[in-house]
Amino acid sequence: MNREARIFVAGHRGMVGSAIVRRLQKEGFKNLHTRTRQELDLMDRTAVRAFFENVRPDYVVDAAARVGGIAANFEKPVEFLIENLTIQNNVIQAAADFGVTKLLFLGSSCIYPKLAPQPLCEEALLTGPLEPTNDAYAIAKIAGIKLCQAYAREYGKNFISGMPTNLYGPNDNFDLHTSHVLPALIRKVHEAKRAGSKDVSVWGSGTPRREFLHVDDLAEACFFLLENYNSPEIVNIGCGEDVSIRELAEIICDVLGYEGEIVFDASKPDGTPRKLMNVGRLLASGWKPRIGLQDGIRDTYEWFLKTC
Ligand code: GFB
Repeated sequence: MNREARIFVAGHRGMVGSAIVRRLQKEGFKNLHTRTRQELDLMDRTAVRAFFENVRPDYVVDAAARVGGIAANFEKPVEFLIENLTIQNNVIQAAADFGVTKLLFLGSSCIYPKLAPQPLCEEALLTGPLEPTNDAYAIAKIAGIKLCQAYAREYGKNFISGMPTNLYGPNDNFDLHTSHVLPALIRKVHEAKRAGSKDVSVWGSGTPRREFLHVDDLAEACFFLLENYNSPEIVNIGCGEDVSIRELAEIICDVLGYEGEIVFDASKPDGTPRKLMNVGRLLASGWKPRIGLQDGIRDTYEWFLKTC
């Protein structure tokens, strides 16, 4: 990629978009274009088209989405469907109509069927029913993948799709009601330690297994795909290792130095039993993750202490 290329990162204020911007800046790209929601509402088709017509990006990374943890997904299926479908339709269609050379769309591991064989291969897409706690988000993301693939087949566009596993890192959402598990547990353990509580509450049974990738590793994978990957076939992005929610809670207690008890709240949903990516396709092409879970949690906790 030419370092002078015009690159639009949609969603640059979020955890993923901000990590991608940091990565591209580190690589020496100077012609980065970003817009806050106040400057450009990605739900507004006319405004999005005017932006593309005016800026004429060469590359687009679509990291703009309504995201959230298990509770937010379950409580707001309408918003998760409509906002994600609208934003991605606006961005992908404008990219096609205004001559973008390459677009990277970001999906999620929740696009795969709830009971798909583990680790999850790209071929498992649309082979069975989805996990109901996040099927609205998953359906929107599947529609985004299909739109990119349709543009590739019908109009020869180089629109690619990466499927990240559960992500975490700086700029994550630490709101206990809407966040994913890892930032929620950092906040809960931090507050339990500060208050001298004898225990900390973890949702569900603690047995579901999840794979966690630091967002800086994801950003490196995205850059790698932008430079090297030119197929409409989706690519998983993960580290290839998972832990149970109990193990995650124990690691977080350890990193934060909290010695209280972990108690499980069975009134809360477990969600899908396991979500581990098969990352063979990406590893075979040369990328590998660098940040281990303990180090990544330490880094994220430092960011939390400075910011929240
Ligand atoms: O990260 P999470 O909210 O979402 O929850 P998913 C993962 C697991 O952690 C579930 C448990 O079994 C939760 O019950 N958990 C334990 C907690 N304590 C907590 C807590 O305090 N907060 C939260 N949030 N969870 C998401 C999807 O699914 O995965 C999204 O909802 C997205 O659509 C994302 O795809 C990658 O991993 O279950």
